[in-house]
Amino acid sequence: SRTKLTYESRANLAKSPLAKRLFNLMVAKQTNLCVAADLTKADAILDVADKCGPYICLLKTHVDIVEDFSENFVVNLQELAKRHNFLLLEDRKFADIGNTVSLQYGQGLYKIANWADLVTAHTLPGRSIVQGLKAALTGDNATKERGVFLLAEMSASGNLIDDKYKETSNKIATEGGDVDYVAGIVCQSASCFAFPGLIQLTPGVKINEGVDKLGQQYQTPEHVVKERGADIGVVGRGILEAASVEKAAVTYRDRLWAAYLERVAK
Ligand code: 5FU
Repeated sequence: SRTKLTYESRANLAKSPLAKRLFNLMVAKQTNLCVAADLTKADAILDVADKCGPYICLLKTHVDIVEDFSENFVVNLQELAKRHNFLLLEDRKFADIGNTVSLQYGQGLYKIANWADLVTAHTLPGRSIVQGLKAALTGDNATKERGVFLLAEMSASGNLIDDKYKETSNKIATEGGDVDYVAGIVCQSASCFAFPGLIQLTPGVKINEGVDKLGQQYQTPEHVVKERGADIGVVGRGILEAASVEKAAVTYRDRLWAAYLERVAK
């Protein structure tokens, strides 16, 4: 199964150039940690990006929660991404018709396609969501490497996703003409997809497992990697609320990476 293969070998199987790049970056930096920088002030996000930068492969944003968004903010974020060698994932969870997501991705205040290497999208509208996102990649953005993580499961308790939805989400990710744009799947279990060239991104990771007040369900780093098939673990409050953000990032990086090494060991 894909979970027994190394990230090196899976980089060679990836159809998305960005998935290939991300697998190789993970190997080079020895990290499968994504930090979710869910903070509302630009400077606070940049501070987390700088402190966690050496220990992460991905920095995940929700740009629509930033109170003082500016073009300068994304310029600084991109500079930190370059300096520390990580990629930017805007967790926009696009979910509309192709024409609308194309506008939401490329236009508006945030111009996400200009700066985010990767975005997330729901598969609810079907294949046209992927086509709509790709349609926004024109002009300067036509030559940039871009990709999407499609959601096939959520960590929220009581979410409406069933087995059929998971199966057809997997088909959208692995069949048809747009597979070079799909870098991976956001999900909670290894059974969500089989193709080893895709990356499993799994949120809901915390050393102290349990649930928050609003239905978020947490599993430990070891559990998500070894039992649930996560290739990259997403950690938000587990790091953001720690006394030392940097120390917490190191701890999560070490535990997620050790779990990966154990998973692929013979
Ligand atoms: F697709 C998903 C999902 O199923 N669960 C999530 O929690 C995305 N997320 C995101 O991961 C969510 O929007 C947060 O940005 C992050 C988890 O943050 P936490 O603080 O570690 O709970």
